[in-house]
Amino acid sequence: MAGTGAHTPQLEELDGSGLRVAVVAASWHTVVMDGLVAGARRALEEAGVDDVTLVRVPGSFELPVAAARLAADHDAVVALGVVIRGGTPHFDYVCQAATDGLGRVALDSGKPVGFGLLTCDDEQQALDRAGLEGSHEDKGYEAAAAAVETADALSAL
Ligand code: DLZ
Repeated sequence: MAGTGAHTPQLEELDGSGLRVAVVAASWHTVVMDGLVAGARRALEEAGVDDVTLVRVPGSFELPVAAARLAADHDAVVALGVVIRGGTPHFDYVCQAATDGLGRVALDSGKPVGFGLLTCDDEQQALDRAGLEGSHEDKGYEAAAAAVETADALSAL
């Protein structure tokens, strides 16, 4: 499913049973978002994480503020959203704000923030990455796996 050079997580080797993980998901582009959320849940289950909180926000622009709040009392956050390019520069501003904001949350909190924000030119690109039947990639799964793997790595320091 993943492209050349992609990291393949070995989630079954992790013990995520002691982790509290929050998933924050935007609500635009429902079909794609359903795939991303399902992929994230699957990764967390494979890693043995049973304490999972799902928070929905309106759009991807709202992901960082929710992630900031959730990072305060969770071991890791998984941020999921889909932004699809339109005819105005709005796409660039939402993508930039969400990306910068989520990076800032991770550094300010010291907690991993899985980056599951799809930034796509069209809907087909998003569907191809949503972990749905016929998708080539599962970015919700990948983002959750990265968050849990990083939380595990940090807990060993
Ligand atoms: C306004 C907007 C637009 C045009 N497109 C998207 C999108 O493709 N994906 C997404 O997650 N959110 C979009 N939004 C909503 C903004 O993220 C935000 O929710 C609103 O500007 C309100 O703050």
